[in-house]
Amino acid sequence: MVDPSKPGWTRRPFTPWYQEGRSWLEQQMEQSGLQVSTDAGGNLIGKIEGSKAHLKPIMIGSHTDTVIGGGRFDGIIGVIAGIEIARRLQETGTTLNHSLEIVDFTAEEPSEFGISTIGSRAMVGNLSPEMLKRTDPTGLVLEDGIRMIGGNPDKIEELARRKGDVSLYLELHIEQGPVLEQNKKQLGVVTGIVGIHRYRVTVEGKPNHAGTTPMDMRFDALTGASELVLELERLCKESYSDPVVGTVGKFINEPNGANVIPGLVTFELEVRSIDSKIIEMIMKKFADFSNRVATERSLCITLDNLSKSDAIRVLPDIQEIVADACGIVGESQYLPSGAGHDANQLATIAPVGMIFVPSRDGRSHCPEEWTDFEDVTRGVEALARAIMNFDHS
Ligand code: HGY
Ligand code: MN
Ligand code: MN
Ligand code: MN
Repeated sequence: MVDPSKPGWTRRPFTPWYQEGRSWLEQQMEQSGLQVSTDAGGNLIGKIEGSKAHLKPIMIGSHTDTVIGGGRFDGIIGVIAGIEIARRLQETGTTLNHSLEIVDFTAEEPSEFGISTIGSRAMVGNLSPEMLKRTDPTGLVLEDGIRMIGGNPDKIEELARRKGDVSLYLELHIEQGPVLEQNKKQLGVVTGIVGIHRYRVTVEGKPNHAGTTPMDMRFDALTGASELVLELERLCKESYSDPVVGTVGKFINEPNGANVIPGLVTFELEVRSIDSKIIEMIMKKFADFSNRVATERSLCITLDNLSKSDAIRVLPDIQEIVADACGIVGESQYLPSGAGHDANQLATIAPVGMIFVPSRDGRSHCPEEWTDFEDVTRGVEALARAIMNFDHS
């Protein structure tokens, strides 16, 4: 269930491969005794009722969409883990006090609409009407994409979950980095998750003939954009009280002809840190630098904010529940998440926790992404124990 025309494992939201994967998930959920539904944001939800109806559900979730050229573990192991836990409860005839919801969140990865964590944003009321009206390069409007997978965008605001509607959200995820493997640990107790601020930068100059235009008469959008890209790297390499990363991953040069001075460059940047104030400070410095380059090179440079997710710290008592469960199952350590997750959005309405399993060579968002199956199994075991610990607490 992946796009054969793309490298690696590619399952972009709203595509036929994504919908094929969703149908398979639905079957797996039904066979595991879950009542299946799709919410207003298009999130696929499997539910098992608990014995104490007054308790709000425990939620396990992640995502099954991938980046372009992605791997086989990012996101999907968190959804499959939830279904496996549901299957075990069914097999052993166990009923939890809390109801249990297993969620495949719509479009967690940065999408062609310029937004990530679309489904979890919708679930917590953080997907604005402006965002719903955004279109991708094929002209698909986000709200129509959500309808394609069974969502009801007109009801997102009304049906959003509010603070207190979920007792606990837990996510099992691959680490997507090198720390667990380097430290020979089998499980990660996540202490916090970075905030991510994403911007689209447009640099407009004047296309012209590369042979007849003297160097001092050019308005070259690409050389101007290059100064900005290097400045972002320089700013993010400075030292701060918490780690920072900054990336330009998407870059379009037009008209992109060998003998044409570039007239228009559009690129997307993101800055991440566990401290959102550091991100804001870096973006202020970057905007000031952009203004200077615009003046010096007579270019028109615009910065448009695409999305902001807030950094979160996992509550100590949730860390303890997760650490106790991990400690029984294997060698674990505490670590922050440099990747963003649906947990960033759920943290706005509920206590959240995450468990990591190791990524071979720290690789992710590429076909080489790999986690040994016994590590995945260990992660499911730890997640199951954390759920039971919380359910009985
Ligand atoms: O980009 C991320 O941090 C995550 O993999 N969505
Ligand atoms: Mn990812
Ligand atoms: Mn992910
Ligand atoms: Mn995630």
